[in-house]
Amino acid sequence: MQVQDLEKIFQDKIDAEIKIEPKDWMPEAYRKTNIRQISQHAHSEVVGMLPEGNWISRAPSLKRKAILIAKVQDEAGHGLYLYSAAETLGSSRDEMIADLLSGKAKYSSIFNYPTLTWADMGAIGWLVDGAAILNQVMLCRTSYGPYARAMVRICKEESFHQRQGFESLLVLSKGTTEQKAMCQDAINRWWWPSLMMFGPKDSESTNSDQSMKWKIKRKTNDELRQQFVDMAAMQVKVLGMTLPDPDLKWNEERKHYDFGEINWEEFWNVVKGNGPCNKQRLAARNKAHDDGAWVREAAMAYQAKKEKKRNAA
Ligand code: BYC
Repeated sequence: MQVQDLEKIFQDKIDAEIKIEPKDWMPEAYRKTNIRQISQHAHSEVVGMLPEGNWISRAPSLKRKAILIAKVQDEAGHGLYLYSAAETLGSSRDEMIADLLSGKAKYSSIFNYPTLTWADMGAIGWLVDGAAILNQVMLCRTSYGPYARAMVRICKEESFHQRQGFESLLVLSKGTTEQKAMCQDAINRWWWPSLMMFGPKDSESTNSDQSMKWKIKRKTNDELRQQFVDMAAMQVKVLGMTLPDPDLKWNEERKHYDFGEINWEEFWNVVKGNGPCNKQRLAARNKAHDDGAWVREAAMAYQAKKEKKRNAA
C-alpha cells in the first residue's frame, strides 16, 4: 500500500474517534510527537515529586504528612504509567531517562520554582494540580490508546490531589493572621507560574496545530488557560484570598475573566534551564539515579539467577 493510502486510513480512524494502538501504522511524526509529549509528561511527574518531597519531614501533623506522602507516591506511579505508554512507541525507558538526566529533555516549567513555606503544599495542590487536571481531562480522550488509558487513572488521583490542596489552604485561610498571610503569599508566588504550565500562547505554539489535527491535543493552550483562570477566579473567593493580577476582571461580553499578560521572558528562561531551581532539580534526579544503581543491579542479578534456574530445570 502507498504511504498516502496509509496516511488516509490513519487520519480516517482519528476522525472517526478510533484509538491508534501500538501496532497500528502511524506517521513517523505522530510517533515522535507522542514520544516527546508523553516522556516530557512522565519527567514532569517524576521531577514534580521533588518540591513536595521537600516538605514531607516538616508537615505540621501526622494527617498532613500521610496525605503528602500518598500524593508524592502517586506522582511516581504516574511517571511509571507514562514511561510505559511511551515505551509502546519504541522508545526505551533508559533512553528517556538519560535524556532527562542530561538536561536534553524538557519537563514542566512549574517544578523549577522553590517551595518556601508549608502553604506552598496547598497552593501546589490547588493551582498546579488544578491546572494539570484541566489539561489531563482532555488527554483522557487523546488519540493514542495507551496514553488515553493511562490518563484515566491519573485523573482520578489528580482530583484527590487538587481537593486536598484546596482544603489545606481553606484551613490556613481561617487560621491566625500569620497563617492567612502565608496562604496569600503562596497563592501570589504560584499563580503566574501555574498559568505558564499551559505553554506558550497559541500564536507561538509550534506543535499545537498538528497535535490538534491528530487529536493528541483536544483544546489549545489558550483555551485551557482561560478555563483555568475562570475556575480559579471563582474558587479564590471561597478562600477569601485574592489572585495577584490587577487586570483580572469578569468580561460580561466574553463570559470569561480577562487577565493580565504573562511574563513570557520568565517562561522561556525557565524552559531553557535558567529558572530558580533547574540546576538543583537535575542534580537531585542525577543523585537519586546514581544512588539507586545498586537496586537496578540487584534486580538484574536476581532476574539472571531466576533465568539460569529455569533453563537448568
Ligand atoms: N514547561 O508547541 P507547544 C503534574 C514547550 S505534571 C516546559 O505549545 P505542546 C504534576 C513544549 O514542550 C503536568 N516546556 O507544545 C506532577 C515545546 O517544546 P518542544 C505536566 C513547555 O507540546 C507532580 C515548546 O514549549 N503535564 O501534573 O503542543 C505534582 C512549544 O510549546 C511548557 C503535561 O506534561 C511548560 N509549561 O504543548 C503536581 C501534560 N509548555 O517539546 C502535578 C502533557 C510548553 O517542541 N503535555 N513547553 O521542544 C501537554 O499537554 C503539552 O505538551 C503542553 C505543551 C500543553 C504542556
